[in-house]
Amino acid sequence: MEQANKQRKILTLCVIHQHPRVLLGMKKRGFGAGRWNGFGGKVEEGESIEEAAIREVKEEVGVDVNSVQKAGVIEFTFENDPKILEVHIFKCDDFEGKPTESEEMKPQWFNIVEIPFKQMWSDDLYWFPLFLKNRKFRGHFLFDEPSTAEYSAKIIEHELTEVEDLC
Ligand code: 8OG
Repeated sequence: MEQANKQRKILTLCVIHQHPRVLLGMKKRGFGAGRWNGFGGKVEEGESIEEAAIREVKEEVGVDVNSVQKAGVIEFTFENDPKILEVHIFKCDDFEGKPTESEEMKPQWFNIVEIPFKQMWSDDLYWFPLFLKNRKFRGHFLFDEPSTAEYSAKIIEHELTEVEDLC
């Protein structure tokens, strides 16, 4: 059990969605660099997952989020790697401040018909349509390896289910 916990990381991902546009950031460094994504990162000790989501948005794009809604939970795994990334995906439509570039992210608004899926993680194409329709979902994606700016991770298997509630 202790072994399993060591290999599970809890992460947040928050997408600001003010219909018909979403705010994404170009990741400038680290995991997923060179791709557009929502804002997020690891949950720190002593904070709730929601608190981490709000903190990460402030750190990465400089805005104050008033509230978030849980949209989905997806587990990501990679071949030949025991780690499990449990990513809690949130929607936010209520924030204050002007999105501002940080060391980690360069923000840009995209109309929902122009979301740059080719320059995003390959799983996003599957769950974004549910996200945009305010549906809740749970899923799992097994990749060959992490995506980089040059390499788009191959999905080996996946499951994605719409759910009534996420507790
Ligand atoms: O702290 P760090 O920047 O490494 O956190 C990684 C961020 O990337 C975090 O917000 C969660 C998010 N993320 C993954 N995997 C995937 C994925 O497959 N798709 C998307 N869209 N985001 C992901 O860790």
